[in-house]
Amino acid sequence: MVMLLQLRSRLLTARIPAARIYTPRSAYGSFILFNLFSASSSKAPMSVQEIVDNAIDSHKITIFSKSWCPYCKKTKALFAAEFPDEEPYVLEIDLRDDEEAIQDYLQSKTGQRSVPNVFVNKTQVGGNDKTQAAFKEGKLQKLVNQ
Ligand SMILES: N[C@@H](CCC(=O)N[C@@H](CS)C(=O)NCC(=O)O)C(=O)O
Repeated sequence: MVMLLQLRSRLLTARIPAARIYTPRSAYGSFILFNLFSASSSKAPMSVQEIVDNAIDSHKITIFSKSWCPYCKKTKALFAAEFPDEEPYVLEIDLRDDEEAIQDYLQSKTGQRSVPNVFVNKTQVGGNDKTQAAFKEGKLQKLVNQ
């Protein structure tokens, strides 16, 4: 064991300038390295527009919802009952601090400020009334399966 420790200490003190790798031996060293790496890989936060558009573009079914909203509950129940194999992406906007901004953007994008606001394959279906009607008419199934 003593020999191993002596060997380790020799290796650590050996001078190989060109190949020297900085290994932090203190919490402060780790802190500096962490900040260097996180600073170089940090990204700008997404705008509300990007959050909404990314959600719609990257999911087959997106529901902008409020967790307490009875219409939203009906819409989520419809998808759960009639499309059990699908997993809608549900954004409960009342649980976020950009709730108002998301509604403002949805209003400008779709003319609808209320929730639920349902999108299937990037097409806006509408609120709960329109979504239930689309299902009764067979249009929702076509959109989901397109
Ligand atoms: N008829 C609409 C009713 C939707 C509705 O009134 N939603 C309420 C929440 S339960 C809403 O968004 N109110 C405006 C707001 O919360 O800003 C539908 O079928 O979706």
